[in-house]
Order: sequence, then C-alpha cells, then structure tokens
Amino acid sequence: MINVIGLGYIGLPTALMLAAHDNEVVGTDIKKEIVDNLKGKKLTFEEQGMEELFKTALSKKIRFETAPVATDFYIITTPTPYDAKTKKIDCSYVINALKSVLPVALEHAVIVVESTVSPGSMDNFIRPVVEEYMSNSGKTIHLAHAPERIIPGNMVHELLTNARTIGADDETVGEKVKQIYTSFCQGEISLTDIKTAEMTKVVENTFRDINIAFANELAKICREANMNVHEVIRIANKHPRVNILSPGPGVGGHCISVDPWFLVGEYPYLTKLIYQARQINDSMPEFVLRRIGEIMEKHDLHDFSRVGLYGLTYKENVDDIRESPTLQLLESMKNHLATGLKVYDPMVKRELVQNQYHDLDAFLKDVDLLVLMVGHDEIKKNFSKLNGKIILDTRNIFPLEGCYTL
Ligand code: SAJ
Repeated sequence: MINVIGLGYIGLPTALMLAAHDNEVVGTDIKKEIVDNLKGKKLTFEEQGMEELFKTALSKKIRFETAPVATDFYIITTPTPYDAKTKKIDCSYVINALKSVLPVALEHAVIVVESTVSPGSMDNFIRPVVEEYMSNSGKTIHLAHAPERIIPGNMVHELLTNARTIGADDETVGEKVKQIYTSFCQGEISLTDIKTAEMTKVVENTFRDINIAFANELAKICREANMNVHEVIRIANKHPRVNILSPGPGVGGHCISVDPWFLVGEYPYLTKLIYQARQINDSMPEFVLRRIGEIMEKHDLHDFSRVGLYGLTYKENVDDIRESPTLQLLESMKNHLATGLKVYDPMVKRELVQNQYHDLDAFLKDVDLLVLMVGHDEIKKNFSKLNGKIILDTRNIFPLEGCYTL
C-alpha cells in the first residue's frame, strides 16, 4: 500500500494515478477540509482530465485520511517554499510530513520525497531527521528523491508520459521505487543518486526561466527599437538550433519563479546569469504597467478605472494564482497613485482583489483599455466581443491587427 502525504497540485493527481493503476493508495493531508471534500467525491482544484481520473481512482482502492497510515511506501508531496529575503529553501513542510510518517512507518519502509528541494537539502535537512529517528527507534528506513515534472494544465497526460528521475542511496531501493512508478509511468525512468536528482530538477526549471528571460529581454529591446518581438522570434525560431520561448507579462507559478532562487541562495557568487534572468522576469509586471501608461497617454485616457486586466492566474487554463504576474502588477501599483484597475478571471471564482468581476460581459462593458494578461480559452472563444476596445496583448494571442503588444 502506498501512502501519499500532501494532497495538493502534485500529490492528488499522483495518488489518483497510482490508484487508477491498481495500487492500493491512502491519500493523507493535514487539512481536514481537503480530506472531507475528497471523501465527498469533490475535487479540490480544476485540472484537465482530473474528473475522469478521480472517477477511475474511486472505483479502485483509494481512501483519504488526515494522518499517515502504517505501510512500507510513502510519497511526500508537500510544498517547499523559499524565504523571500535569504532565497533559501524552507523544508519545514517536508520535515513535518516526515516526522508524522516515521513513527508509523514499517521496518525497511521507503520514503520518497517528490517535493522540489535545492541540491543538498536531502542530506542537510531531511536525512538527519531520518537518521535520528533510526538511531532512537532501531528501525531501518530508506530515503529516495523522485522530483515531479508535470506541467499544470496538462498534468494528467504528463504524469503518464513524462520521463522521470529517481535518486536513491543504492540500487535496490532505486529499483523498488522505479517498480512503483512503472505501474503508471510510460516515460523513461533514470536512476541516479539523490543529489543528482535534486540538481536536475532545479536545473530544468532554471533552464526555462533563463530562456523566458531572454525572450522578455528581447521584448524590451524590440520595444525600444519599435519592432514586433513576436515576429523576430517567429523567424529566428525557423533556425534548426534556435528555440526561443515567448515573452509575457512575467513568470509566475510555484516552480519556475521559485526554483532558480534555490541555486542563487546556495551559490550566490556563482549564479550571475540565473540571478539576472530572475530579475528580468520579475521586472515584467512593471514593464506592462509602463506600457499601460504609454497607451493611455496615446489615447488620452486618464482614468485607470476604465482599464481592465484580463486574467489573474499565473498562466492559461489553470486556477492557480501563486506568484501570478497580475497580482505582482497590482502589488506594484500600490506604489503608484493610479488605482481602480478592473480585474476579471473566469478561473478565479473567489473574491481575491479589489474591483474584481465575475462576469465577462459586465467586465468588458466597464473598460476601454483591455490588457490580456492570461490567454485562457474563454477569451479566445470571445474575441468577437472585444470590438471597439483598445487592447494590450501581453501574450500574443489576439489574432487580429490593431492591438498593442509588449
Ligand atoms: N511563460 C512565459 N513564456 C513562455 C512560457 C511560460 O512567460 O514561453 C510563463 C507562464 O505564463 C507562467 C510561467 O512562465 O507564468 C511558468 O509557466 P510554465 O508553463 O512554463 O511552467 P510551470 O511553472 O507551470 O511548470 C514548470 C514546468 N517545468 C518546465 O517546463 C521545465 C513543469 O514541467 C514542472 O513540473 C513545474 O514547473 C514544477 O512543478 O516544477
């Protein structure tokens, strides 16, 4: 039986996928509300393909609890935030999960940490907790690290098909973990040591952050040169060895905007490029704000309450608002006199910010300048409603001529 600890964005799909592939699974979360919802057959967040996966899992062997259960295989998928000041990782959620698991874990149990951690965290923070427990209890427990790789918006598909990395202290443990993941994962599984697994994960997200930063820097250069950055990138990408990502209003989410800081925090004297990339991506919401100002001036618009931001989530078709560029933009506005911007996002039902709308038509009626911050499918299906609006498209999604770009 497999006990998945932490039923968030990664833990829940993983638990459901394991159950759907005939593993007996217990999903544990300390938040009673999450467990109650799942017990009541209600999903706790929206994600493509999750409803069907949930149904399949429920027809097999899965149950939900607020505490860990006795077994020999655990997967920890709790968050690993970073300290905004020191840029160092905060492993406390993983450690608390570990401490709750150890007393009930069976002899020779394997505990897999899937949460992203900075290189060295397993040895520096996590292993000592296990070792202390082992010396006090006389039990033997094995650690492994199998960082998740799935992309929000396509998690279910990627869980099935992505290649994975498993870091373990020895081959026997590695093979045991591999066997469990092979029950659903069709991708290649690389076995390595724990520290290499930690490093590869952080490197993958840092690679993407740097590539996006390059695109964002190009957007700034092209703005200065009065050129269309998307046209430049489209043509440059025709070269067989060039693949520039897309500029945008900033980099959000809990992964790409966070993981590079783990490297900067650990190796500040060696991470100049990584640090600069983070700075560039973090500067984009302010860049959008400046762009809004320029466009307003051009159209003799003076009232910020006639400006609407479409999209609050960190990217399209997800309901996750963590580190969202729109929220960053609103935060940076606190330092300006301008206020009253209107905001709407079809994926965000709860009241999150001031002047937030919950109906597209009502929102559009109240704005003259529309800033497309997120490319949800909803707006793509409703472009015809934008007739007559001034549009700033930060995502290069608007198909017609005449809109402003970054
Ligand atoms: N973005 C751009 N331009 C692009 C691509 C993305 O501005 O060309 C922005 C997005 O709008 C978003 C942010 O970057 O605000 C991050 O979005 P994303 O779709 O690139 O990635 P995440 O954060 O949703 O998921 C990433 C993935 N990592 C990589 O692609 C290397 C995913 O595979 C990881 O599992 C996930 O991080 C994680 O959990 O670490």
